[in-house]
Amino acid sequence: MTVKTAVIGLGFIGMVHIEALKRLNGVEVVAVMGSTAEKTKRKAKELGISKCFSDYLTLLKDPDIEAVHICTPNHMHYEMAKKALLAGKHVICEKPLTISIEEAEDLNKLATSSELIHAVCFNIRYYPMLQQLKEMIRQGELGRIYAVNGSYLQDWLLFDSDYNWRVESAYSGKSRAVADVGSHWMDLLESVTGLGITEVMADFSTVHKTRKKPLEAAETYAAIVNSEASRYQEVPIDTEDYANILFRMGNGVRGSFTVSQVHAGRKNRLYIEIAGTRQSASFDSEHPNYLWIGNRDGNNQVMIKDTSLLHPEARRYADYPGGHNEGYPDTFKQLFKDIYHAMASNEYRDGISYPSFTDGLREQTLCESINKSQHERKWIAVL
Ligand code: SOE
Repeated sequence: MTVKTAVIGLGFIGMVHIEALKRLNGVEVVAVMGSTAEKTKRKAKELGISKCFSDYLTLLKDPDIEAVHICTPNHMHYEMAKKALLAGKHVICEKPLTISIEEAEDLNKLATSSELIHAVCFNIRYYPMLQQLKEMIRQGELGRIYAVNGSYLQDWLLFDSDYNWRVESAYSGKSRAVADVGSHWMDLLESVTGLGITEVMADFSTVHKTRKKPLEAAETYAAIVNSEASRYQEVPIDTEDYANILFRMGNGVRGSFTVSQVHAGRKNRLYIEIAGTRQSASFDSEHPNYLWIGNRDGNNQVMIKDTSLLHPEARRYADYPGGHNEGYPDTFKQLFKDIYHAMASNEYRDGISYPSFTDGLREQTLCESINKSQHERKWIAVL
């Protein structure tokens, strides 16, 4: 059975979705919708996709389309996901799921009371070495976990001439760096440890209080190429470039993480280090085919992504043998493999393995607790 799917939003991340979907069996991208009719037509032609839409309500009426990927700016997710669920389509939505808790609660209620598949693209979980780490923790190899630290650093918004819709709270939501990349880090933290964050304490910084907004909109990461744009308007910025978060988790676990979109040279680097009573372990997305394992009484180890060495639960997320590296685009392929498998088989509907709208709501709750902490300058309990 082949599921016919549509991708809405043809910016950086929409193209990542299409590329990953094209590498999978059992799914076909039959339709696309971009920000303008001209762009949609051009991209559809390049990609060999037959149907183009310029309006999502019309797209949702197409009975051929069974699932939709929502890859638009954050403020559009709620309305589009809601209408798609009501039209009986499976929904795969980019993160953050919405820009408010109320919207996320509403979507989660609607999605969980339906028979439809609902997923949020927390793709980071799908690095094989992170699946391995999860399994090692689950099997007690690290001992009792007591501390977690890390960061998610980027540099594509380093200069005040770097501009993207994400810097404006009207499109991105109240927080930017925390919601955009911190949500990935927290989703990973909770899914890998199996523990929930219970309290947060935040400190934000907006390095550029104003930015030069180009008069013609730039796509994500295109800002790097376009930073010399001469036609711009100076606008105030109300979202954070940088943040530090202290947190407490269940079982007495303590930790902290830093997010930044203005850290020169760190293009898109996620780092996590977990300390347990027997061993510690760390993962660096710049070297995703390795897992560092720290020992107190022996040599430290570097584990390689080799299917013959991985736990079986992690092995199913590695498609190539040792020495054949897998990276960022493969995480989407693995995530979509799980989602479309669930669609075809109903197998994962109970105890879902991929991130669902419930996880999307969870991240929204964490991000809003972090915002609250920043504004009230105190520890906030995560409800
Ligand atoms: C931009 O910060 C971005 O594309 C994020 O939105 C993605 O979630 C991340 O994977 C890469 O960077």
